[in-house]
Amino acid sequence: MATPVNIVEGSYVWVEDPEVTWIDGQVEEIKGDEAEVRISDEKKVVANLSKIYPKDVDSPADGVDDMTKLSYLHEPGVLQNLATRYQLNKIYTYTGSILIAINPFQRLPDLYDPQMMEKYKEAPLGELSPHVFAIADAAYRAMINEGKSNSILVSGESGAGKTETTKMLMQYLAYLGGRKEVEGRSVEQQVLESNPVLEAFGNAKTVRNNNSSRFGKFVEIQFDKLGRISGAAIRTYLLERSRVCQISDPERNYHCFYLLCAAPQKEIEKYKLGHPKTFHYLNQSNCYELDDVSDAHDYLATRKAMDIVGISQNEQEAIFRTVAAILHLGNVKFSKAEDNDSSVLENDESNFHLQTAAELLMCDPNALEAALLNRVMVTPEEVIKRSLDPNGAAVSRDGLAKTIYSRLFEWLVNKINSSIGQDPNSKCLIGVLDIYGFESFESNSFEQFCINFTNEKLQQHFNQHVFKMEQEEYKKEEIDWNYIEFIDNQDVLDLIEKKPGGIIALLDEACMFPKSTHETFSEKLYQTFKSHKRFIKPKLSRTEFTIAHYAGEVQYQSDLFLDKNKDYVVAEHQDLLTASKCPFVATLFPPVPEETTKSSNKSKFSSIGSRFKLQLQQLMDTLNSTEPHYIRCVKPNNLFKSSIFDNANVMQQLRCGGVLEAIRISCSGYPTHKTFEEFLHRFGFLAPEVLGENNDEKVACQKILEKMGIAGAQIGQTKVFLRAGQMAELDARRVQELGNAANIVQAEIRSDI
Ligand code: AD9
Ligand code: MG
Repeated sequence: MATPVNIVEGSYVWVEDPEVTWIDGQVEEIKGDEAEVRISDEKKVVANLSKIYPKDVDSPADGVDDMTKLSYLHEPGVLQNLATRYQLNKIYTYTGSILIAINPFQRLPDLYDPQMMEKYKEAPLGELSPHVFAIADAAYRAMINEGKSNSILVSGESGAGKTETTKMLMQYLAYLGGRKEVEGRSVEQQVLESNPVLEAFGNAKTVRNNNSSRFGKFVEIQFDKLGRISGAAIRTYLLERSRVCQISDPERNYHCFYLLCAAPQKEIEKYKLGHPKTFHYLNQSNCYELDDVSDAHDYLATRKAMDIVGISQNEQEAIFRTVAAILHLGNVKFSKAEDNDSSVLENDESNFHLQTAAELLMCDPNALEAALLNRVMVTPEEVIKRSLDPNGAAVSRDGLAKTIYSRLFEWLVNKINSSIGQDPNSKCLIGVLDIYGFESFESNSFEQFCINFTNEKLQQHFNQHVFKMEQEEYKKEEIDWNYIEFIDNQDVLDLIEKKPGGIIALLDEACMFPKSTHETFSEKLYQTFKSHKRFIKPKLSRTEFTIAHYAGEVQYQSDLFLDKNKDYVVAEHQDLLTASKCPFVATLFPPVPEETTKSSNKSKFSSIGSRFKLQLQQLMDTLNSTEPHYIRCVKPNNLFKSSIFDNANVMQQLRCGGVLEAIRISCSGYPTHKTFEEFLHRFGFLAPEVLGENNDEKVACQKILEKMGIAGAQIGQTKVFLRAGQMAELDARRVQELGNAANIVQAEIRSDI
């Protein structure tokens, strides 16, 4: 986004600063390529001219509600504007039609009360202060007026506020499209209450967020001809399975486990539960309680929400019984059998938990024990029964727990969908997407790979949209825009998803080949993408690879890629649960068709990566058939504090969220749009003769540009469109003129003396 600018002595500028990212000052002296900038009374810095950005001293003290109103569209300007507004609790700001939402980390009830909803209803976008309601209202109105589906894409890093924003959008849409006259459970009420149910089973405390969604979600709200909500469908993506068995301090497992342990005494006795710290799946971390959250209260609230979304009492009983069974299962421990490598249950306690788990799942305890301790191998020649060592048995136990839990989650989503119901006659919908943002950690595995793949897909969609919107503005103003280009990220997408030959395809190949290891898989990647400019082999590594994503480079550890990509249920587990006497448990494990069980391991393999790719493609197809709206959520600090605005952190998120990319795209065209009036007000005095000539505004602007020698700018129907750097050039002239004027005045004063 570097802008060649015209900076002169006396210009107000931004200079890079290691502590606060950008700091402002005034240029004192320019020598060659370097400028000396006075930051404060005591401090001066010297910086290269190419690293300095002009500062708009005329910007309003409380910032501007739309970044496109900034005179200088560059990093420091954007940051300063957001920071200024944030300190005033103005958490929303537009960048054109994109809404940036900065997590306030405090309740701002006035911002979302019913009066506010009423106020935003039917108000044109941009007329009132930026708000999520304004975006929802624009989507709803566009849908009603144009008969076209719309979607609202909410993104941002963990803890940035996506889920809260999504809930507010849904609340507002329910307000617009609700039918107040309906008795009992209305569709919109069911849609809203699906949130606490899914959160109880799909959210957990992590280090980044006490209520972190561990799955992606796309909610389609369907409307009838009169604009009333008539149905809904929820699609979910990639629930984090590993959390069920493995958590690290100070995180928690899924909320539902703790809710159940805080249930009324009758349930605790029925399920033989106790304090969460008595369960292996929960006591790997020391965190059991959350600040300001009562698990006992949330248990009852979840049950109530389940009533509303249409989950019967019997089903609820079976769901929580299954959740309890998973906890007991986790407490089954194994030790080595005395005479060989096989394993046995460690002690009576393990036996008790195994018996309880079997009882709760309504399956045969002996069969459960056998399924955990042994593995049957089917080869073309024979069927071999093999005993597992204690470690193998624990892996088998965890596999079973994860499978049960993820099937339970899927069941919940399907149940909610069938209970709310789809409206087959609905022509229009509003889709709301709450999906994980770009992730780059110290150690990145298959999950990050899928998440970042999602973000590349969404980024492409976003860029195309921003580019289109920008062009539409140019078209409306009837200016020539043909030569504006933007860089696509298609090359990264090809690297990941191309068939054949992309990373996912190579991973599937490796998974199907029994002798593959993560080393052979990595080697194959190194060979195939030797000269791909988005793929980097880290020096000295044989199992890691780096992808140059649009938001930065991410280094992936391939160790668990093969395991994590394989999705199959061990036949023994499958048979055990299919035979459950509990109809609920049995439905989670419908019998597998005969052909699949008989064939070799190879065809039993189902690829998580490929399935995810397909799901993502379906999502993109849906999104492509809608008019999109974007909300970028930003986390102002990592301390969950309401008053801290961490510049570097925010900058990184704006980069990852594509906000800077959007700005870059607009910089490649005409980043500065000034109405004729604004332009004349600011620069009119550079050509007083033009103002005196009684020209119309458009002609006056044209003449000023000519006089100043500004080439390539365009005059639209209502605005002047300046190319990058031209605003700075005009401002520099202004500073000089003002300086000259001041000198003249001073000289006059001196001569008077
Ligand atoms: V994650 O990727 O699911 O881990 P999200 O969904 O982006 O993440 P979430 O919406 O859960 O974050 O917000 C995190 C916390 O920030 C919430 O629990 C609230 O305490 C807080 N928050 C977020 N947005 C708002 C808001 N508009 N008003 C008040 C908010 N608090
Ligand atoms: Mg969330």
